[in-house]
Amino acid sequence: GTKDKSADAQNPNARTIEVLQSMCDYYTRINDNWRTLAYRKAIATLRRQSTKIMTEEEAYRLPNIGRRLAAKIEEIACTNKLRRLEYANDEPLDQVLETFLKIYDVGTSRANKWIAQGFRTLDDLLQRADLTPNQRIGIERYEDLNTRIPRDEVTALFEYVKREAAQLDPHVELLVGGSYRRGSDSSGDIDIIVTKKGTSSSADLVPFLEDLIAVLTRKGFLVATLAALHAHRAGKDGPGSKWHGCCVLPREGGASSESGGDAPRHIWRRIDFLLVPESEYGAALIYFTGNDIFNRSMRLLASKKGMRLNQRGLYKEVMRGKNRVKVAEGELLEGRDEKRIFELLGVKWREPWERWC
Ligand code: DCP
Ligand code: MG
Ligand code: MN
Repeated sequence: GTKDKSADAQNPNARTIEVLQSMCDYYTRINDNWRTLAYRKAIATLRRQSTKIMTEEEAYRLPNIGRRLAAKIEEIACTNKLRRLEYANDEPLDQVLETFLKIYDVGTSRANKWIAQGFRTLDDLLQRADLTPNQRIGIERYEDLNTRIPRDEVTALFEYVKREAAQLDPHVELLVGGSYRRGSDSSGDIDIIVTKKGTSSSADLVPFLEDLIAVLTRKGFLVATLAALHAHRAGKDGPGSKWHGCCVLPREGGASSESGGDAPRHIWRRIDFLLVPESEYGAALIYFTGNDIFNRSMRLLASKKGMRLNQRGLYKEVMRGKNRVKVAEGELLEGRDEKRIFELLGVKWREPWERWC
């Protein structure tokens, strides 16, 4: 507190204490509790001295000061500063940025703002930053959400979803897209595409997904919502309907924890549901199978051939008037059939596991 500081000013070891205190603050920021404690003890010892401690030997004879701290005290007493401190203040910023960027939904600008505000650890963020609910989940479940999902577990999680879905509506069809469909042996998340024969708008599937989310939440399978379903956005003009969140495989017998108690905690997994009407299924399959580089090259190819490809369909290029203002929506060439879209683009069919770029 302030009392200590004014007392330090009169202390013959004032400058040494000040420098050690900045080191101590640094170790506190990076959560190095062991060094934080060592520095605090050394500072307390120095505060009690009535003469200036100048050499390593003198410092080492005092209680609670080890060899290495004693050497640092000598360095500060002789040079008025500590070389170690010079880089302690800014060297790990790249690593901090890397850590922050791996939080779900955090980009470079958000991460850099936090760094500018002085935050250095996930713990700093939890305790002092202004977090959105999603960012909080991303930090609290940081390890889980940065662990890839083995293929077998994706299969098991999907089987669970499929069983519940079939009980709600046996005519709804589900498929795992993304890296799983490309044959990857592990995935960052589970991308479930939901469709049904006879649908022409994703709005047609919203009531089903609402029910499915409710059931899966009640059973303890879904444990967090990151992007909720917006019924009003589904349909012909909106970006289509989706739900993003987290899931875990419930233990046998239900969601509540069992007796025995020591079973390993299940890892939270990212799961996405994407509603796709039958009329757009082929285009959506291409988009949600990826990978993103493959998608980009398919779109580029389409535009070179006077067409346009997006997750809803392949279109004849839109008419554009002056200043490239769109004057008409392009004519839909194909949306339903994945293979037909390849044909119309004039490219050889590629199996999902051949689409790594
Ligand atoms: N996609 C895209 N462009 C983006 C994001 C996604 O084209 N910027 C498409 C291609 C992806 C698919 O959506 O394959 C699913 O997105 P994911 O982020 O889930 O990526 P993957 O499933 O391919 O990989 P991961 O295993 O990391 O989930
Ligand atoms: Mg994925
Ligand atoms: Mn995804």
